[in-house]
Amino acid sequence: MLGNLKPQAPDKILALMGEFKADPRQGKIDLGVGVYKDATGHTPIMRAVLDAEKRMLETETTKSYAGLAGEPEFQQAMGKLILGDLYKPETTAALATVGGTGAIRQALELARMANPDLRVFVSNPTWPNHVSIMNFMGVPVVEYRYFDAATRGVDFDGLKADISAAKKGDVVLLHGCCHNPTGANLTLEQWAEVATILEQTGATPLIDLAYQGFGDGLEEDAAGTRLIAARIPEVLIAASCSKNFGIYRERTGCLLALCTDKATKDLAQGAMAFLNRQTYSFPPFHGAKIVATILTDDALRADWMAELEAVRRGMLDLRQQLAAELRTLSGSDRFDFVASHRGMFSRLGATPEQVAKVKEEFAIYMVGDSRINIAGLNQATIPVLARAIIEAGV
Ligand code: PLP
Ligand code: TYF
Repeated sequence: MLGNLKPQAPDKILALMGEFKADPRQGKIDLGVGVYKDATGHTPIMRAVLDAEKRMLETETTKSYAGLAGEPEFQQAMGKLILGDLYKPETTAALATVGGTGAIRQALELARMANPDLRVFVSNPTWPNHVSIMNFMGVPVVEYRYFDAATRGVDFDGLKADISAAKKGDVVLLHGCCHNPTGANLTLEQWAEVATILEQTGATPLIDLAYQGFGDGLEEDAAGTRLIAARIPEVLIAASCSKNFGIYRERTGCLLALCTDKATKDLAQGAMAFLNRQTYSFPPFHGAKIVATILTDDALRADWMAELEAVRRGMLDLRQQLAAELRTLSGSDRFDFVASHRGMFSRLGATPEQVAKVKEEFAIYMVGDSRINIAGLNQATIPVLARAIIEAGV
C-alpha cells in the first residue's frame, strides 16, 4: 500500500536549512528560516519563559489530560493580548492549537464545515504553507495582488480590486502584521479600507497573527486585527506564540472565532473542540501554560515585554543599518524599503539567478524568492550582505 505514495515536494524553506548546514564554508550566513537569532546566531530561551518553567516545575503535580480546547486561562490571556479591551469572552470561541500552523488548519477546517464551498483569498505572495495546506485540503485558493515589485511596498489598489471579488462564505486570509515573506504591511488607513470591502462583500476575514510584537510593538501590531474585530461581525484569528515567546518547538498557538452572539459562539466552540478531537485530541499543554503563566503575572509579563521589545528594536536597528549600507554602496535610495519594512523579513526583489549567485559566491543563504531573515544578520555581516546584493546586480 505505502508503495503507492507519491513523493512530496519538500518545504523550500526547511530544505534550505539542511543545505545551509551541509555547506562547509567558513563565514556562511543563514538568512533563511524565520527563527529569531541574537548577534551570535543563537536562538535564546526568553528569561520569562525560563522563569515560568521553573515555577511550573515547582508547582505542577500532575500530567493528566487537560482541556480539549485548551485551558481557559490561556484562551483568555491570548484573547486579551490580541484584542485588548475588544476581547469579549462571551461571544469569542477559543481553541488551543498545535502552533500557529495548527490554528490556521483548524480555522480552515472550521470554515469548510460552515461552508463546504469555501474559497480562500490569499495574498500573492504569502507564507508557502498557507497555499500548501489549502491545496492538500482541496480548498480553492484565489490569489489577491499584494506586493508591488517596483516599490517593494504593498500594491494596495491591486489588493482592493482583487478582494472585492470575494463573496459571503469566502474567507480572506490577511497577515495581521509583519507580512511573510515580503515585510511590506498595510497602514491603519488601509486596514480601514479593507474593513469596508469586507463589510460590502460579507466575506469572512482570517487573520494570521504570527509576529505580534516583532513589528512596531505589541499593541501597534494588533491594531489592524482590532480594527477588523471592531467592524466585522465574524472574524477568525490564528495566532502563533512561536516567535513572540520564542517557544517554537513547544508548538503553541490559538484560534479565536469572534461571533455576534452567544448561540453562534457556542456552536463554533463545539465545532472547534470537535476538530481538535478529530485531529489529535488534546492540544499541547506545556507551551500554553508557559504563555498563560507569563501573561497573568505582572512581573513575568513586564520582563517578557521588555525582552520582546529589545528583540524588536534590535531587528529594527539591523534594518536601518542594512538600508544605510545599501544607500552608500548603491549611491541611491532604492533600497530604503528595507528600513520601512517590518518584522523578521524583507523581500529584496532579487531574481532567482541573483539569489543563487549570492549563495554560491558569498555563502549567503536567503529563500529563493529573495526573502531575508533580518535577525540572521549582525554588525559584521551587514556589510558582507550589502556588497553581495550590489555585486549580484540587484
Ligand atoms: N503564519 C506565518 C505567516 C508564519 O510565518 C508562521 C511560521 O512561523 C506560522 C504562521 C506558524 O507558526 P508556528 O506553527 O510555528 O506557530
Ligand atoms: O517562514 C518561515 O520561515 C517560518 C518558519 O513549514 C517555518 O514561518 C517555515 C516553514 C514551515 C514552518 C515554519
